[in-house]
Amino acid sequence: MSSPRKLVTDLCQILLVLVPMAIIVFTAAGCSEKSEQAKNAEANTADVARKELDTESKGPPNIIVILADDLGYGDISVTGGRVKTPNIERLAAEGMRLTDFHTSGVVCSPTRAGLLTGRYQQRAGIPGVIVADPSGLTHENGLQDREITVAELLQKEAYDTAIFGKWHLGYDPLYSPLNNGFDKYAGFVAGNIDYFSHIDQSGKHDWWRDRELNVEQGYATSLINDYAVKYIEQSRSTPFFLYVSHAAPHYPYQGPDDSAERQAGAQFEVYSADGDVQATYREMVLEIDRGIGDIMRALERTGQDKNTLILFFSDNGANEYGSNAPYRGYKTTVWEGGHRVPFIARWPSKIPADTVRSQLSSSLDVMPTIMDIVGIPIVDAPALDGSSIAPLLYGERGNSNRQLYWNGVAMRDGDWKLVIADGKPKLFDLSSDPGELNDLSTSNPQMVTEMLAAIRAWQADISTDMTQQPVPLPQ
Ligand SMILES: [Ca+2]
Repeated sequence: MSSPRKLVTDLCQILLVLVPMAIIVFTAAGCSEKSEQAKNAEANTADVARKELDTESKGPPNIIVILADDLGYGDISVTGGRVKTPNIERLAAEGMRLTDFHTSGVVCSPTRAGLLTGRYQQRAGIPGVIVADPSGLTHENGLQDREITVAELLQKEAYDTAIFGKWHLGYDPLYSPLNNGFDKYAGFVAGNIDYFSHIDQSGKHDWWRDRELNVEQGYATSLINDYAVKYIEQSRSTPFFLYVSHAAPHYPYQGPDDSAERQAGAQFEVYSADGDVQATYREMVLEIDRGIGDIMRALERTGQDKNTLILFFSDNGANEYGSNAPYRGYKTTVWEGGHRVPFIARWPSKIPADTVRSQLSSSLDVMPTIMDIVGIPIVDAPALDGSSIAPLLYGERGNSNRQLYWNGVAMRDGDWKLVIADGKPKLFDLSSDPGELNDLSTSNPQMVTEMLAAIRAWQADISTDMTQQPVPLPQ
C-alpha cells in the first residue's frame, strides 16, 4: 500500500477516536438534560466528521458491482419499466445511467466470464451456460487458471475482494471464486437454486462459504444483501472490490415470504411457476432494490460513500415472465431485448448526478474501466475486448462509433444492428427503429456485406488461442 494511502488511513483512525471523544466532552460540558440545540450540534458534529472521513478518502476507490440475474430493460421504473424500485431510482438520481449498455452474452455464464475477464467469453471457452446436470456436456467446464480476472488484478493492488451470490463459472471446487481472485465467498455455483433450501436444478445442495459447502438459513437475495452490508461495515482501512451477484429475478419464482420447494434428490418443478408469477417476480425485484438501499446506507454510515463506485446492471435480458420493453426479444436471443440491459454507475465524488448517456457500451468495458480508475496498465497480452468508459462516466464525451458482437450471429456497428435470423441477415437502424422491426437489408446491401465480413473476422479472431476446456464443445 502506498504511503499517502497509509496517511489517509492513519488520519481516519485518529478521527474515529477523536470524534467520539469530542462528542463525549461536548455532552459532559452541557446540561444533564440535552436541549434540542445540543442534540442538533451533536448530530452536526457527527455529520461533519463523517463528511471529513469521506472527503479525506482520496485513495483508490472501493468498487461494488451489483449484478441482477435476468432483469430486463422494462422490468424497473428507472428505465420506464413496471416495478417501482425507489432505491435503484435513487442510485440513478445520484449517478449516471447508460441507455445503450449491453451484456456480452445472452445467458448467465457467458456474460459472467466476459465481465470478469474483459474479453469475449468465447475466448475463455465459455460460450454457453455451464449446466448443473452432471451428465450435461458443459458440467465439467469452468473458468480456467490461465484467465486473468479483474479480481486477481485488484488483489495485486492490495484490494480486499469478495463475491456474494451466484458464481456460475464452474462446479468443480477447482474453479472456486477463491481460485479466481476473490478472498471471500458466500453463495452458490449453479445457474439457479431454490431461494430457501439452496438446492440446485440437479437436486444438490449448493450454498458455499469460501471453500466449504455450508448450510445456511435464509432467502437467497436477503442473504446476499446482508453479506454485502456486513462486508461494507467491516471494511474501513483497505479499498475493496465487492461483487454482489444476485440470483433474482431468475427462476425458481419464489418471493421472500414463500417457502422451500426443492428438496435434495427429490423431484420438483424447476420454475416453481405456480400462483401469481407476476406478483412473485415483483417481490423478487423489490428485494434486490431493498438491498441496494441498504448498501448505500451502509456506505454512508461508514463514511465510505463518496469514494465508492457502484456499478449496477443485469447479466442478460429478461425471459418471457419479465419485460425488455421497448426492445424486441428475450434472454437467449440476440435481439436487443436479449442483451440490452439497465446500467447505472454511481460515484458521488466523480460521476455527475442525475445524468443519462446514450453511448454504446458493454459489460466487457467493466474490467478495463476498473483498471483505468485504479491505475492498472492495460497491456496487449491478453488483449482486452472492452475499453474504459471512465471518461464517459466522468461526464466527458463518449464514443459510440464502435462494434459489438453476439455469438457470431449479431453485431452492432454504432446505431446499425445486423442479426442473422432464419439463416438470413437482417439489418436495422436503431436510431429510428429501436424495436428492430424494419429490415433494411435489401436497400443496404453494401452495409450487409461489410457487417457479415466483420462477423466472420470476429469469429476467426476469437478462435485464435481459445482456452481449452475439459469437455470441448462441438464446433
Ligand atoms: Ca442470467
